[in-house]
Amino acid sequence: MTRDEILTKLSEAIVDNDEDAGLEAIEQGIKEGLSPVEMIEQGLSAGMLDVGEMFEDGEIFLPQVMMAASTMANLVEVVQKEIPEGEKAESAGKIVLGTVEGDVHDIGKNIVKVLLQANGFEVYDVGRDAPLESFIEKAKEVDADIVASSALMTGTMQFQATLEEMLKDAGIRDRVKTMIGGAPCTDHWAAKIGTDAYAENASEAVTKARELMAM
Ligand code: B12
Repeated sequence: MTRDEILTKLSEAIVDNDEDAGLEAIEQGIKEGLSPVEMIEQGLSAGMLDVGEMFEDGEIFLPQVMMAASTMANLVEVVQKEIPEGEKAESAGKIVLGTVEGDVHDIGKNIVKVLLQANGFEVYDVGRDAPLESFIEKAKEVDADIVASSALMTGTMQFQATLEEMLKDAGIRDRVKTMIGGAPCTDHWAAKIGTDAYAENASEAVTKARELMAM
């Protein structure tokens, strides 16, 4: 099987909600030397994107999206075990990460978390549908370097802007960097609300987090 065939199989496993086919493809991927990150980002996530489009087009309904999401989470967990541990000696930085309140989408956030951890960052996960106060509290508690928020809906991305204001009000905005992500977010949105970084996917999140630490 070629690399592309394996990635297609991974993506189809999500669309077809076929966990066994996914597990098989992961095994093949490992054998063929595909990296865990490419299996997650170019295989599984691509499938989830297709599911999103099918939902938008009315081809499938919410229960199917929920099943695909659960298959996605299970398969990511399997692939995740193949990611080499980050250098544990010294922390690359402390990051508070969560999905903003009102928003239960956490698949992307969890992938970002896995990759940040694999690259030596200490991640403090405040979860999904996380009250904005919990980001602030956690950032204070652990003396965070970066506060990172995920939003998947146009209705909840506004909370990323509110979080910026709340960090200012709490008097810690000058001590932390902020980073945002999630499908509706863009560089333009990041600039508009004044965050320090935006990343389109999990690997870019690692690059951007490193850049923020070097600032
Ligand atoms: C799976 C899914 C669900 C699952 C979520 C399961 C879970 N545990 O996460 C379930 C079925 C529960 C769900 C529910 C709902 N959903 Co939904 N869902 C999706 C779907 C199909 C895929 C999202 C996903 O997991 N993508 C795969 C991951 C890997 O990608 P990602 O999240 O974008 O993350 C990547 C990047 O964005 C980035 N990233 C993500 N977070 C962060 C954070 C930081 C800091 C950084 C740097 C980077 C970063 O890195 C990630 C990895 O590469 C999207 C469609 C879409 N196009 O996004 C709709 C979508 C987001 N959902 C939508 C809606 C409307 C809902 C519901 C309101 C449906 C309903 N009628 O009840 C509810 C929401 C309830 C709520 N209050 O939150 C809409 C939102 C529309 C909008 N523009 O506001 C979408 C766009 C579908 C649509 N077109 O209608 N959903």
